[in-house]
Amino acid sequence: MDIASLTEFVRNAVGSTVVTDVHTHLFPPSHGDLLLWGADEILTYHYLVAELFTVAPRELTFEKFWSLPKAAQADLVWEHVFLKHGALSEAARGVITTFNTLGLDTGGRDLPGIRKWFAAQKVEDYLPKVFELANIDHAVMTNNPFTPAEVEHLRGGRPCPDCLRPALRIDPLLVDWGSAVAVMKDAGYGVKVEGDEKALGEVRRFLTDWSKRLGPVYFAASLGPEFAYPDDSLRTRVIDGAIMPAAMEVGVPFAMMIGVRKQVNPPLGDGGDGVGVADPAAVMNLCRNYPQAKFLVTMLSRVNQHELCVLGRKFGNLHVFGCWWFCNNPSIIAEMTRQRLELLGTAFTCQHSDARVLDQLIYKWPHTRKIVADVLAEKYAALFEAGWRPTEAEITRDVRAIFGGSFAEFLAK
Ligand code: FIX
Ligand code: ZN
Repeated sequence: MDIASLTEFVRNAVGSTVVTDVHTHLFPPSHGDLLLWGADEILTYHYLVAELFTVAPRELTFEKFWSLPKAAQADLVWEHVFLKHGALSEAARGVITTFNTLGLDTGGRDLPGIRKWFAAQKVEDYLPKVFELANIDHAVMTNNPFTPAEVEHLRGGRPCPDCLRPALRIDPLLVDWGSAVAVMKDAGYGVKVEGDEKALGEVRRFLTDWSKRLGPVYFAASLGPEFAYPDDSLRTRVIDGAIMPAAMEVGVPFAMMIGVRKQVNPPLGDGGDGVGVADPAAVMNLCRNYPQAKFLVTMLSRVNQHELCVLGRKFGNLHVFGCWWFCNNPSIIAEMTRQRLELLGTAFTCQHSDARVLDQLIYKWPHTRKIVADVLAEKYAALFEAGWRPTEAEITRDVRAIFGGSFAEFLAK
C-alpha cells in the first residue's frame, strides 16, 4: 500500500465504520412527544434559536417568539437564519445536509414542501431509517428520573428499540439538591435535605432501584465550570456517600460533562446556556480517589481539552469522549481529534452527537466523519513516512476504536 491508497483506505474506513453514539437526548417512539423529529423540530433546535436572536429584528421579542406555535417559530428561523443570513453556521449547514441527504430539495427553498414530506413519515419506521443512514449501531439516551414527564414513561416500561440504550441522568443531585430531595421523598425515599448518612443511603437506594429498572450504560450529570472535588460541600458528600457507591455497586461509569454556565441568557431557554473554563483537577481527584470506579468525561471549554487529554494518559479508569456542544464545530473537532490521537492513541471516543432531534443524526455524523477522516489520513501518512505499514484490518480496527470500539472496551474492562 502506498500513501495514496493508504489515505483512500483510511477515508473509506472512516466513512463506513459503524458508530456508537455515546450521548444523545433521543427517546423511544413509545415515549411520544419526548422524541423530537421533523422539519419544525429541526429548525427550532436551541442552537438555531440562539442564532436567530443574533440577527432577528428588534420587534421580534423573546415573549413574541415563544408565544408562537412551533411551525411559526420554525418559519422565523428559516427566514432569518437561512434566507436572510446565508446559513453558514455549523448548525444551519447541518439542516441543509439533513434535508439534502433525505432527498429534499433545499435548492428550491421550499419549506412547505419539505414539511409535507415529514408529515408523511411514521416515526416508528423513520427511526431505524435514520440510524441506518447515519450507520449507528446504538445510541445512549438521557433518562432523567427527576423529570416527571419522563418518569411516567420510564415507570411504564414502554417498548424501546435495541438501538436506544438508557443512561441515568442525575444532575439534580449535584446542582439542585432541594428539588432532588422533593422528588425522592415523593417516590417514598427517606431523604432529608440535610443530607445526613441515612439520607445518602436512601439516595444510593434510589439510584440502585432505578438502575435495576433501566439497566443504564452509565450515570451522567452536566456540571458548571465551578465544579470542584473534593470540597466541604454537600455535593462532595453526595458524590462520596451515594453516587460513587451506587455506581460501583451497579458496575457502571459516572459520566461528567463539565463546563456549562447555565442560563447566561434565560429568555433563550435551552439556547441560553454558555460555557466557562473549569478546573480538571476535580476529575483527577475522582480518578485517584476511586481507582476501582470508571469515569467518562467531556469538557465544554476548548481551553480545558489539553489538560483533560493529559489526564486521560494518567488514569486508566478515565475515558475521554466527544466534542461537546460549543466544541462540536469542524475547526475545534479537528484540533481536539489531532491532540487526542497524539496524546491518547485510540483510547478515546472522538465524538457524540448530543442529538436532541432524531434527524440530527443524519448530519452530525457525516460532518464529524469528514473531519476525522482528514485528521486520520494525515496521522497515518505521518506513520507511513516513519516506516510503519498498517494492514487494512488494523486500520479498520483502529478507526472503529475511536467511534465506539474503545468505549465498549472501557465499559467491559
Ligand atoms: O447537558 C447536556 O446533556 C447538554 O448536552 C444539553 O443540555 C445541551 O442543551 C445540548 O443540547 C448540547 O448539545
Ligand atoms: Zn447532552
